Amino acid sequence: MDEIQIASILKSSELFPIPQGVKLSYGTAGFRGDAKLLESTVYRVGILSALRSLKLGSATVGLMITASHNKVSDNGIKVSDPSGFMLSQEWEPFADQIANASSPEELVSLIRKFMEKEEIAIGENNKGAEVWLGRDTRPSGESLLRAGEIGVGSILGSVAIDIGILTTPQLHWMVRAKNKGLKATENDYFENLSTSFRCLIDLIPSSGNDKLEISKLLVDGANGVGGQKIEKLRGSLSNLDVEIRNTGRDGGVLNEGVGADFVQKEKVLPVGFGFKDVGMRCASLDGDADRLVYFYIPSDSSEKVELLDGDKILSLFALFIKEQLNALEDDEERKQSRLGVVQTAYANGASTDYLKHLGLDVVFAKTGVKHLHEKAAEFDIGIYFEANGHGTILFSESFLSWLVSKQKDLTAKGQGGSEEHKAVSRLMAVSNLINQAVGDALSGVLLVEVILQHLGWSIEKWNELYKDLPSRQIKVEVPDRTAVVTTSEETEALRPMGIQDAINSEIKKYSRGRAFIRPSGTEDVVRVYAEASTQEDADSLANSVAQLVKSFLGSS
Ligand code: G16
Repeated sequence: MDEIQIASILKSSELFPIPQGVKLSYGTAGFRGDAKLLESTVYRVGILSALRSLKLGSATVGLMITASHNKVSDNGIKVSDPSGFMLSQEWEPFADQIANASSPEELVSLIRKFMEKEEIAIGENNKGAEVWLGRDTRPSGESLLRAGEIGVGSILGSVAIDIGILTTPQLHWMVRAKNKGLKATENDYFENLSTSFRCLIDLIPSSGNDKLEISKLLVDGANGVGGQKIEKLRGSLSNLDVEIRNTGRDGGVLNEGVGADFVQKEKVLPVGFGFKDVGMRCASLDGDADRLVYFYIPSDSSEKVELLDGDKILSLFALFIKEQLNALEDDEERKQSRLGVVQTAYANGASTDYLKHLGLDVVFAKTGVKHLHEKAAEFDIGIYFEANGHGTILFSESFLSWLVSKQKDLTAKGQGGSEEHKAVSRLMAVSNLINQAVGDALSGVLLVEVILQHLGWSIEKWNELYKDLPSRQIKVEVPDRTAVVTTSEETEALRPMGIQDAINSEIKKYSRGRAFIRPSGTEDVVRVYAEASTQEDADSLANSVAQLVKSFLGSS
């Protein structure tokens, strides 16, 4: 690193002193916290993203300013690698180090050492870095985005491009498309969704048409960016009637009493939904539209919410994909294509039983899509979902190439109208529709909707795939959540010493009892999850475990 480069970092970093007394940590999905404390972090992640781009031959990297499901006064930053997926976990320790560097000199020293280790060069022989920056609708987003731009610009020769207000999955999709040499604007994203959706609609069996349910879909936009983007997309979709509520334009506050996180955790209706909506199919997005859950109010109740969470979306997708694979009659090898599903400890036990009953490989990963994505990528088709509604379907490159050649082959043999050809075409359309970079509520909604139409199913019928075991989640505020250390699957607590034995004694008191605790990586809380054979028992188990957390860690 030459003197001019050092001077550039020293000068710009003086604009962004780090907040005193705050330990910043990369967490489950990037840095997150009170927006007022984050300018220096976003500036420094701007530097990191420019270095990441240089490391990967000046490929485009994405930075998303969002705190997703967190309250509106929080903000955060997620990094998209050139592949469109999350930042490589190998770089997370460097992110932690520079975010916490206490002076401009320490920052320069850390960057210099890291560049040497990673053999990153800045200079005339290299093309500069390119970073695309997007943000959600939070009021703090604009100034944080500027801090990120300054961070990128402090690495000489780098270009920072502000691509405006977007959903997180849009940014990841656009970065992925750009680096693949494809068209990568927001309009291209919308066009891709509407074209592949139309293709799947056209492939619905005619025998299914008389069963088609094209009733209106009600969408809760969490008062965030997702509802606004669905509004834009809606015009180009046929066969789907969508009404959007909680767009944020009617004075509602982001994620406050609305959104996927609220509906899934509290199991109550979001603001703006009520008795008038009994029986309607409803979907809820989170603040940056990377999560999706469905719900409805059963006709025998105006208050109860039937939740169809990420597990149920995963089950619907798995069923549909399996049906298509089963239609590949004359190719034993590909019929055996490895279809696998990935869940976390939060997955409802009934969903896991159902998926295993379908004959699928079910594997478990730690919370955080970065962990699930890795495991799903090991299958020909890997479907991952967290119960909170964050997930997608990954198709391996080799499986996609096989689909392309199979489709050509069948067409050449005059079997263009065969069931097998249709199944191949459906799988190809799913791979285009579903966002292969990250979980995406918009593409998820479209896939759910077209599968329901394909099967001729109502939301109630979908809900009957299996019956969830009653469960409860609680957040416990403690003085130091990092005092909780878990096993790699997060099902057992290793610290504080003795807490797991105490949790186990509680679990034993309940039929089908299961419970675990883990520190959140996005909020300053310890999360408690409990499951049991009745709702009363699940609530009671969750409350006793929450009490244990308080007695071992203290309340804040
Ligand atoms: C992020 C991650 C998810 C994770 C969620 C909650 O979601 O992308 O994988 O499940 O945080 O994590 P934790 O329990 O550690 O707080 P989002 O939608 O908030 O970006």
